[in-house]
Amino acid sequence: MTGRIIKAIAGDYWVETDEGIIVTKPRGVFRHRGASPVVGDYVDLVDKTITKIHKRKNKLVRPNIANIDCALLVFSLQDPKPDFLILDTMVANVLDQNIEPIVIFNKSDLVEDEYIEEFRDIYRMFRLEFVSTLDEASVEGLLESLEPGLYVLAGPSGAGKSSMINKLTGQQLFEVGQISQRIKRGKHTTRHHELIHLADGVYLADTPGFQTLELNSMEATELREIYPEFQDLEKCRFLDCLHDKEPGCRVKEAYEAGTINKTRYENYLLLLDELRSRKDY
Ligand SMILES: Nc1nc2c(ncn2[C@@H]2O[C@H](COP(=O)(O)OP(=O)(O)O)[C@@H](O)[C@H]2O)c(=O)[nH]1
Ligand SMILES: [Mg+2]
Ligand SMILES: [Zn+2]
Repeated sequence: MTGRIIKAIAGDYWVETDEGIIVTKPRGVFRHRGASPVVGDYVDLVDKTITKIHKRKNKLVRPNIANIDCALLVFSLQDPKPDFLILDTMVANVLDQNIEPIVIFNKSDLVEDEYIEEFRDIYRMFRLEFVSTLDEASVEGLLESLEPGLYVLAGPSGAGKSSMINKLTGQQLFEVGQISQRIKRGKHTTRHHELIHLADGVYLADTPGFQTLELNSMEATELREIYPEFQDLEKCRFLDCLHDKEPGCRVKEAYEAGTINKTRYENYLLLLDELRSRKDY
C-alpha cells in the first residue's frame, strides 16, 4: 500500500492512504542510514510498517518536510516595508528547490492603491496576492485560489506570518507579535510535525519555513535561469553570459532601456556577487 505522511511524532508516522489514516513505524534500517522518513514523504507500507520512501522532489530542513509544491512568501507592504533583496533571495531559494513561489503582500490596509500597483508591476512575473489579515474576505480569497498541494509559508519577521496561519486555519496556532514562531502545542514540540488541512487537497506545513534568509548555494548559471524576465529576451552574444559586464548582453540592454526592473536586476548582481565570493579562485 502507498500513502503520504501527514504527521510525525517521536518515531510514529501518520500515513494517509486510500483506506484512511494508518499509524506506522518505519523499519529500523532507515534510522541507521540517517534517512528517516519525514512529513510530506510518499511511502510504501507493509503491515503498518514503512518499507520504502519514494524519491523526493525536494526537502527542507526547517521545517523538516519533503515534497513541497508551493511557498507562500509573506511580505508586508508597510511596517515593515518589504526588503526586495530578501524577497529576491527567497524567491531564488524557492525556485532552486523546485518550489513554486507565491508572493503575498500583506497589510494592504496600510497603503494606497497606487502603491500596490507599483508592486504588482515589479513582481509581475510571479503569482501575486495582496491581502490584509484584518480583512477576512481577502484571506478567504487567497485560500480559495490555492490549488491542491503542499504549501509552506515563509517571510521576514513582522510581515504577518503568524497572523496569516491563524486566519488561514481559523485557529490560534501562533502568537501574533512574537519573534519566536513556536506553535502552541505544549512542550513536546521538537519532533512533532503535522500538515494542516486547509481545504480539499491543500496542506500547509505547521511552521513557517526558511528561517535563514541566506542565498542557497547554487551555480551562477542556475541563478541566471531562475529569473523569468531574463528568459523572454533575445539570446546574449555569449552563451555563458552571466548578464554582468559581458558585451552584447541583452539583459543589461533591457535594464538600461528600462524594460527590466531596475531593482530586480541590481539585486540579481548582488546575488551573483555573493555566489562568486563563495568560490575560491
Ligand atoms: N495593519 C495590519 N497589521 C497586521 C496585519 N497582519 C499582521 N499585522 C500585525 O503585524 C504584527 C506582526 O504580525 P505577526 O503575525 O506576528 O508577524 P510574523 O512575525 O511574520 O509572524 C502584529 O502586530 C500584527 O498584529 C495586517 O494585515 N494589517
Ligand atoms: Mg510570528
Ligand atoms: Zn547577458
